Amino acid sequence: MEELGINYTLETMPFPPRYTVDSYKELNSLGTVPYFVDGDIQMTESVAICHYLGEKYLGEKHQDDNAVPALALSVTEADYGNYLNWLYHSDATLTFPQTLVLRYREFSAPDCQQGQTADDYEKWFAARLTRLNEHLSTHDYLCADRFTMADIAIGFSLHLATLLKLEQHFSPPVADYLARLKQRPAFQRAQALGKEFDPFIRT
Ligand SMILES: N[C@@H](CCC(=O)N[C@@H](CS)C(=O)NCC(=O)O)C(=O)O
Repeated sequence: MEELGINYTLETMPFPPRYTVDSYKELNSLGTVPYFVDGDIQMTESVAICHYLGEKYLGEKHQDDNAVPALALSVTEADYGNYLNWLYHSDATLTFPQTLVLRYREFSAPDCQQGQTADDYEKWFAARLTRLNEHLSTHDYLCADRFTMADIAIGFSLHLATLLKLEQHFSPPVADYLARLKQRPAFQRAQALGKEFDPFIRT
């Protein structure tokens, strides 16, 4: 939403809201974040939200300002299939193994850690970076030679990996790509939000 330049309201909560916020499950029965509301629409899948925002708000700013390219690809663009593939690749292939590391290494009580599970899924994550590494060895962005929602989705997976201290598995092109994404003003504005509840800041 920062990249699109649209107005929004953000509610931040201590993690996990399923336990910390009374009545959160009355709003979102899964108890998960993100939970996104736009009029009558309620969404719980991060990448579906990116997909939706990219198309629906193609957008407000871009229509008047041709200098800012659209964050979504249309079905008529040559890279459309690649765009969808990178969008889905983020959560289904890169974030998924990290959730096991998160669960069994970072957020377990010390006496119930399943270190072997976390170690196995760290290796899985490292292996699943192969396709991204190949692509970024010859491209600055994932598709259409421009920054799109696919870069936001994949960028999140890589950013999460740094929070889990998995960045040693990044090749130089992957590390450079994430560094470029993190220099974007919209990323930096978004990063500043919700710091008071950041579960990765340890005191
Ligand atoms: N596939 C969903 C997963 C949502 C999800 O599991 N979110 C996690 C945080 S990344 C969560 O809310 N966990 C807290 C809980 O399960 O109580 C997405 O990509 O948004």
